[in-house]
Amino acid sequence: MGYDLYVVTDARIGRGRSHIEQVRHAVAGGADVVQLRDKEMDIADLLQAGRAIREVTREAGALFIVNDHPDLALAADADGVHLGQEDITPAAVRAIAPPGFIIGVSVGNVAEAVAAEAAGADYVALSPTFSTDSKSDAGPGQGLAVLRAIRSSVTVPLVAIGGITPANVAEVVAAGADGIAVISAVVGQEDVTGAARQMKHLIKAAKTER
Ligand code: TZP
Ligand code: MG
Repeated sequence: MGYDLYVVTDARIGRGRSHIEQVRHAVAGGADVVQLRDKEMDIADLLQAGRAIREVTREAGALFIVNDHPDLALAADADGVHLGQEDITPAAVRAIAPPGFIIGVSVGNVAEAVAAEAAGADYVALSPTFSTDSKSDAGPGQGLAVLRAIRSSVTVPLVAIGGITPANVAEVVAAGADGIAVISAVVGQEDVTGAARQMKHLIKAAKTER
């Protein structure tokens, strides 16, 4: 299964819609991967949301990834977990995860990408690819040159996240991204399903051009 359109949920940006509502609309528009991401929600509520998202993504044939919390990912029967540089290590998750469990790692440069792959990451995400207001501590955008350099340095799938919109998605795909991860360009839109459908179409079209 591919990572083409990777939609990250966000309670603040989602215009009052719950995580599960965001997911329903996103998969209806063709999201291939959904990540549950919430830095504030109580863990019990997060688990409840995760279980509901598991049902919806399973029916839609989409992957379900949980941000930050491998325990919650396992409890919700998610397909995987997404880790930052400051989170538990991929090796520590691998030791307790079932076969096939997906471990994604955010990276900010080539060295981190190479290290993440060596540590057992199943995909790496260049974070942030462009500057973004959606993550307060994201730092400056790394840009397409770094994306290209990572693409030629690792073999695992490469996801781009941060500041990606319909206007720049084609150049991100052309630079070698396998997956395009977005918050505001999909769940921040009034018509989440339509926005997902448009992004998916643009990603597919850009891939046929490479
Ligand atoms: N990690 C790196 S950038 C980012 C996250 C979660 C935010 C992406 O949001 P947007 O709105 O697609 O720029
Ligand atoms: Mg994290």
